[in-house]
Amino acid sequence: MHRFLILNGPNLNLLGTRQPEVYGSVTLDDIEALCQAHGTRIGAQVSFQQSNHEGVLIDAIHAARTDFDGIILNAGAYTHTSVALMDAIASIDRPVIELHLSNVHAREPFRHVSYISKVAQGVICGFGAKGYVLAMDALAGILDG
Ligand code: CA2
Repeated sequence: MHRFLILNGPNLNLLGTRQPEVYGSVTLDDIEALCQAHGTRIGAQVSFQQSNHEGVLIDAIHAARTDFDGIILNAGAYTHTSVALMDAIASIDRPVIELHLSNVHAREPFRHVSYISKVAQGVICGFGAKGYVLAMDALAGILDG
């Protein structure tokens, strides 16, 4: 059974409370339920985590060296700023799928830049909560070769 870390960055704990026109009306708990259900369907064990702190996200990425087979990462705004997260991903030998609920390329220019994309296997954005399911299928495909 594949072990997936689904890691969510800053402010994503607020999903469902504001900006539904951008991020949809689902909460992060709803998304976790979606991912756990899909994990059961495809035979993946899912650890779903969120932190507002860059260092905590980096520690979680490091833990994937021993505890997980791959990562789905919605790094939130750290996507556009964090060399430290990029270096953490580059330091582990595990596939990472970059994920965004919104289509970042249709938004402000600063969201078109991603440090995560430089070290991710691929990027899924613009599909809302469904993107997490798409990313799980993509990660399973990578791990199954
Ligand atoms: O589209 C995505 O998933 C993002 O990673 C979300 C980040 C944003 O900075 C990225 O550019 C794209 C922001 C998450 C904040 O989510 C909120 C949800 C509800 C209310 C306030 C913020």
